[in-house]
Amino acid sequence: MGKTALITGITGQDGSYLAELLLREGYRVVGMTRRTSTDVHERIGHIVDDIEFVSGDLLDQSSITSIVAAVKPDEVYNLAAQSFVPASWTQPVLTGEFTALGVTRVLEAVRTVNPRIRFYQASSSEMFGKVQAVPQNEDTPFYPRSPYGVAKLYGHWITINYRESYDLYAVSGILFNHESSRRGKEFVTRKITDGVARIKLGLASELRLGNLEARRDWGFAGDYVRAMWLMLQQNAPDDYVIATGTTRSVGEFVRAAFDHVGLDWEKHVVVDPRFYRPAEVDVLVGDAGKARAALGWEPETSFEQLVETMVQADLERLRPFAAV
Ligand code: NAP
Ligand code: F7E
Repeated sequence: MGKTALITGITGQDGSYLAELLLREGYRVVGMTRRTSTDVHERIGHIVDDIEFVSGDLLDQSSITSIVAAVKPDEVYNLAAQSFVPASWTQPVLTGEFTALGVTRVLEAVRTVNPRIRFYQASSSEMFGKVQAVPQNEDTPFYPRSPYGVAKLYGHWITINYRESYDLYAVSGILFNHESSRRGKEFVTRKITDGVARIKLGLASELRLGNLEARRDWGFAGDYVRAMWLMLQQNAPDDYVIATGTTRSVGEFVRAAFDHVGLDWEKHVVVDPRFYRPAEVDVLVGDAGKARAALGWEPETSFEQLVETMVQADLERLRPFAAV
């Protein structure tokens, strides 16, 4: 009998890649989705017939507990969250409800239904915020710089607390930014590759961005979900940083994306103060040495491959809309 996995946030970027991986590994995959009036299966349309769906919400304890009891998962991957950092300043309380307390609700369901269920929490490099060491590893002190980062830090510590209080196999993956052609278009990498494709195809002339100096450690989402799965296959639960170990500025991403289509970025990019944040995370770069040693995990996709794949995917998606 294969194992059963329950994924919250299955309609998101990471949920789609994780579901693909678990199906390949022979799992029964169950996805928790919240009720919407429109179809949110855009990223998982190709595997929708292989997944079972259950309706629940991070805000609603009884739905989560009922789902865990009915599905009987071996593993729960808690990927659902309000994940867009700027929205956490405009909706700080909701971000806390989803991204912080939501974790406790899922942990409570695991603890009360079956404490032998293995639990993964999607923690974030945003917890390092105003970084206290370079590069950041599992021992680096946290200093979050947004309501999102603060909420994730709560989720991180409540996961550790449930592990220590109730002896749960509960782990926290501290993942640095990871991207793909399935990334939401509000995040900077996809906003850039979508913008570059539109400009190349004559559908737009400019791309408005905020802080081009911010630096991030960008990897490929498909590589990162493998680390999530590996974290739940070990003898003992532990927390891991997952990162590439290299950092690039937003400006460097912009240049690489425009270069790929043979355009001069300086002719098209407009810096717009509307996209600056009240408090910025200036530079992130992770040290995934522990994951390399204990999990045998390595990123397989380079920065250049990531940029090219994302630009190429947006060009292909938008080409039918281009004037002939
Ligand atoms: P994403 O694309 O924004 O997906 C978020 C998912 O959460 C969606 O499926 C969304 O459902 C679901 N969701 C939001 N609120 C919910 C609620 N109240 N109840 C149930 N489901 C809800 O995010 P992602 O990039 O895949 O990231 C996955 C997780 O990793 C998130 O927790 C994120 O904060 C964290 N993380 C991401 C990164 C990264 O670089 N991508 C790095 C570190 C950590 P709808 O489709 O209905 O909106
Ligand atoms: O911003 C700068 C912006 O929104 C990256 C989430 O997945 O990763 C993500 O959070 C940088 C910031 O991602 C624009 O100021 C400039 O410095 O793509 P982002 P993020 O905030 O790093 C972490 C690990 C998560 O956990 C989160 O869930 O890019 N930037 N100009 C811009 N950012 C956006 N969005 N839009 C701009 O126009």
